[in-house]
Amino acid sequence: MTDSTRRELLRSIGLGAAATAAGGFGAWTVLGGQTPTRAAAAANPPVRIALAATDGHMTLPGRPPVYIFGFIPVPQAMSVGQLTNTYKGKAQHVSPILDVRQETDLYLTLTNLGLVGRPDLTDSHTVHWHGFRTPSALFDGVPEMSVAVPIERQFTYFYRPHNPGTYMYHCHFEDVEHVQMGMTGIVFVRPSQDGDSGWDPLHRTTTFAYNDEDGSTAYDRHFAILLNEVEERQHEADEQIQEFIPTEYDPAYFTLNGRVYPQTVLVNADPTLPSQPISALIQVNPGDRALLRLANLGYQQHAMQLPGIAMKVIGEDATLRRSPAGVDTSYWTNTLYIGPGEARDVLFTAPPFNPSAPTATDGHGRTYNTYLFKNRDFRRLSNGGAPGLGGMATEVRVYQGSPLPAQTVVGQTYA
Ligand SMILES: [Cu+2]
Repeated sequence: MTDSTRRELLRSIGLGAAATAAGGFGAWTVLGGQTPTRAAAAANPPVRIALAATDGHMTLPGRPPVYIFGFIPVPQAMSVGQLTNTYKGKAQHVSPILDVRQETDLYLTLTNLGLVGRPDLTDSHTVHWHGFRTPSALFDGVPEMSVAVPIERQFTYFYRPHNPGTYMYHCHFEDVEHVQMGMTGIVFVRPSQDGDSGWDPLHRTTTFAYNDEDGSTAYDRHFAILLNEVEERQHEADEQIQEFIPTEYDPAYFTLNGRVYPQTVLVNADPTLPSQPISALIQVNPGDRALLRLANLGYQQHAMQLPGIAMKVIGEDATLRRSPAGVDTSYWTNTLYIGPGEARDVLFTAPPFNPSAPTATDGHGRTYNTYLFKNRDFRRLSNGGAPGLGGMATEVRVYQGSPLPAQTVVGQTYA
């Protein structure tokens, strides 16, 4: 697959949908912290994203296909009728990663296609950016406070993000059910500082997690990974028109970007996982500064570890870890705690390639060391209780000789 074909494919599955639209940035003026500049606002062309809401099935080891609800990226130009004919019943989990830039006007059109498996269920859907500071309830996606989108209708949400960081989005209609059923995704906001070559202390990147004004959040590669649980019995009950009792919530599947290990290390858009197109594989060259944009839309707290590599938490809940007086409150950790609805921005530096440690070689002859990014709880490292490593784990692969080209989209994988 050529690079440009790959980009098209990634774009079509919604990875970096907005990033590709961001172009020539205006001069960035130091105004401090998260204060936006009007110059930056004028320089960013508006971005349009189209999502559809429907149902479908995902693949988990040891089970028949698991019924889900979800958002899928769809073309702007299609009518509701065309969208229904083409996409109804083809939900994905997790939802597309939305990559947007501070001070960019974003129009997000949601079309509700209805459900194939539950035609009796006439639920509406919404898009709610969790933790996002929005001045108007109208675009906040809480149906009791504003509007929801009925079947075969569309609604366009408007956003102008002022605060960089990692957020998450989900449907807010019957949300305990719809969130568990899979209507969850990551949205992140790139800072206005991006594009300015002066801040990186290593002088090799123009990408930052926040408007840090000192280069401390510079990164070479970034990865957006959403943590979820799948309570398979709730999905089964939903498909069979049965009640599920939420106090019996005891999931047996724990996912990163809607995949369990070893699905997590398959590449983006892997053909064996048509409804789970977003990889959780972390591929880096030695010395790369990697930014993990993590969020949890499960219902349980998770503790994540990366044995062998120290993690530095630089942001929490879309806020740079810095006191009002400017004191750096970032911290190093080997265990990262993420509660439901919380987000973390974590930096690590890829260690040198170690030829005396165990190595593996991929189909292109590239050799790498493997580190596991995994849940600390062994019960969450199993697929439905089956023996062997599964669940909430993925690999960080550090390659010999820096063969990986620069990322063009977040979470890019190199087949
Ligand atoms: Cu919904």
